[in-house]
Amino acid sequence: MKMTFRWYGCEDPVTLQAIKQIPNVTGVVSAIYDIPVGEVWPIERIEKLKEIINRSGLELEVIESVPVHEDIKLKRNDYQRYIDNYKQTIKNLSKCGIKCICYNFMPVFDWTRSSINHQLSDGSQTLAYYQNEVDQLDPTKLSLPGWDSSYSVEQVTELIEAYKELGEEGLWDNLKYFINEIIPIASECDINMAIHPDDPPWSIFGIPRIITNEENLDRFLALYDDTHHGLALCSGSLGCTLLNDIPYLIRKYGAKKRIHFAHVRNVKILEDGSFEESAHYSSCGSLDMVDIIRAYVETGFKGYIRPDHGRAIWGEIAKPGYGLYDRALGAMYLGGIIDALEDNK
Ligand code: DNO
Repeated sequence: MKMTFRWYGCEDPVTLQAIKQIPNVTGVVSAIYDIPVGEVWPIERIEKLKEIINRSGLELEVIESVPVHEDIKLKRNDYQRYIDNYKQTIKNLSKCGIKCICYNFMPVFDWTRSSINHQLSDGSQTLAYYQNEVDQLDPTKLSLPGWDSSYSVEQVTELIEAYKELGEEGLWDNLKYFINEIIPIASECDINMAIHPDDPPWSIFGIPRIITNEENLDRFLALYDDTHHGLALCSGSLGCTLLNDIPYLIRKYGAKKRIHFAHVRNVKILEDGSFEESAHYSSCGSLDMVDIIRAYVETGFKGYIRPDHGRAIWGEIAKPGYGLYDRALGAMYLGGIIDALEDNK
């Protein structure tokens, strides 16, 4: 397994040097953030990003994410041009040595929370999802870090309506079309495509969400028979409902060599199905990290792994979920479990 760390580019308050100082982290996961969604990522820009990262002694082999334009998800307007652009971006990334591309097929909203600074009893702050608060939210006025913020209220309202009309089956059809277009290119370029599950893994604001559970992951993987067509298995996204058994899913898809990227974080599931993100340590949340890592070790997982969201601790001011300290603690904790289990094999 290659331990990586997400880095939001030169604007990120977390520096590459700080990341390099975390023992065992060999690479960062990053993206180009100022290219409008749907446009081609030019080789020079990718090379430049890579060079900055390599200069710090870190690798760049994983991109998170190359976003999928809403026209592709809705299969309307300019979708074919955006798909052709996506293919070109895959080719360009492969020329620069990228091995894995993470993406998602969540309509309009990426990960959704009702609070990005919920204070826990120890004084740390975390991301939380309280169902009763989400029910009160006006989705057209929402904006969370990491989301595409280029849409106006009118555009978001229109998009939500379009997705409600499309429904789950319509979204499946459009995903199938997209996958059948891009995977042959990824395969040719030997790039592993890793879809990120929907976070949370259920429909929000009446919009369909389909990358949510075992049945749907099976259906997704069956869309194309090639190991380049795979998953970014995110323990915190799928794992915020106990209906998803994460170690079981890792064993199942790991045995088929369909997991390319492991996002590992812990969440505390509350009685009404709401959840709070917790420290990575098993006893802090509802997921058993040792079981999760054991599943990766036992299936011989050789892909990329990263600690996922961290709490804001020790007074750090950073991007919500993406500070240095708590994620670094997560990397150390996960690394310790990996070492112990690999040694025992
Ligand atoms: C949340 C992340 C997601 C993820 C994208 C992948 O923090 O895990 O935003 O990067 O959904 O496309």
